[in-house]
Amino acid sequence: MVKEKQWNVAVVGATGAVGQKIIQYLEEVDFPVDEVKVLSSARSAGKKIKFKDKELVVEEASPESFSGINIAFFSAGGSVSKQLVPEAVKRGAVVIDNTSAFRMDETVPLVVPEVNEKDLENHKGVIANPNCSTIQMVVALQPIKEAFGLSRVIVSTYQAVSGAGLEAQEELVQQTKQYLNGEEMTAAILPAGSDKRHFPIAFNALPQIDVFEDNGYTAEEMKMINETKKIMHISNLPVAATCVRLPVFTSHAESVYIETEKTGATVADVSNALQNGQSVILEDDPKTQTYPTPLSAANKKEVFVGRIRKDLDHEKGFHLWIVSDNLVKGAAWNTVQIAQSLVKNQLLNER
Ligand code: NAP
Ligand code: 12T
Repeated sequence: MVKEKQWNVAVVGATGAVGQKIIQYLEEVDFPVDEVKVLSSARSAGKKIKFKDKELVVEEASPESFSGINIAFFSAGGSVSKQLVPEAVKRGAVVIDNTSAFRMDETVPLVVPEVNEKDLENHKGVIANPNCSTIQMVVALQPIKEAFGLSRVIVSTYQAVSGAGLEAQEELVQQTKQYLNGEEMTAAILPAGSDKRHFPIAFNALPQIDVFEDNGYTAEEMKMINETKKIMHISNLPVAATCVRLPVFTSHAESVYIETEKTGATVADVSNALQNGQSVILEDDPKTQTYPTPLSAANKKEVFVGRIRKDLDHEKGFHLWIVSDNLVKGAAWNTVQIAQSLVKNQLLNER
């Protein structure tokens, strides 16, 4: 038997919330790796990370880190990607980038394998992993689009703090303790680390994720709007988004209103399409109070859908509740799926 080819892999941001999960899934799916390089900033250099029966030593990421690397996963923020992704590509690596740095670049495929796996064929060295809130929404919308067409999407999100990194999770723990001890809550990260003002997330809801743009929408809302059109290949699809952070650790939930193109679809038709959708699990039965929640979806790879209702006024309108683990399908698992697809379809550079 011919031995399966092994690939050299680098994980940039390996000590972070997303990077740790990427390493976990590479191990879990027995990804055909030869060398694994774990990279971070100078702060974490020297730390050790377990991978299978090995202990990997974290190194500071630099352009030279990518010599001999076949696949580089980036999740260390947009500025690190802007600086180091071109260096990795120059050295022959194919990059799967988890930041927003290249997502809307026309030469960069933005991929959710269940929706647009074929776009990978056109890659020029960089593939972008979409925003977490967008990924789970398009996985659920794709089977509805295929069956009935889509003519409008309006989404409100209920997002977990883990999307904003390990420090944001620690902030929620700290503020919860402060509140329960009757102390004043201190806020330094949320709603957006780079913005001027910070507010407590514990026992609160913040209608700001990422920074504001000039049109009054936040960057997170604009990511959902623009990325949905690109991934689904419907450039004129009307999409509106309101993104809200909740004091939840894991999984984003979304209340989504859609209008179908075709008339006549029933709730049973939409449920049936979702039931047959790739990576979708239907959890919808009001009689038994069955619906997905952030806790029930945590650590799972699928997208969960419930509360499917027909709009009472609009003939083609439906309401859905979509929940998924934001660090799993929303980030790490989707990137590992992309890597598996690159291997399967021979889209990596041989050396
Ligand atoms: P995190 O927990 O804060 O981890 C950040 C990681 O980046 C750490 O490993 C950190 O290393 C590393 N890092 C920071 N500055 C660096 C530098 N100058 N050079 C090299 N490495 C550096 O954040 P996270 O939640 O894992 O998210 C990381 C990024 O992934 C985000 O900024 C975002 O762009 C992206 N992301 C995408 C999605 C999505 O929707 N698909 C979801 C979440 C995050 P140290 O340990 O040395 O600090
Ligand atoms: N600011 O990948 O704060 O563009 O939850 C994902 C999540 C950016 C991204 C968050 C963010 C991204 C967040």
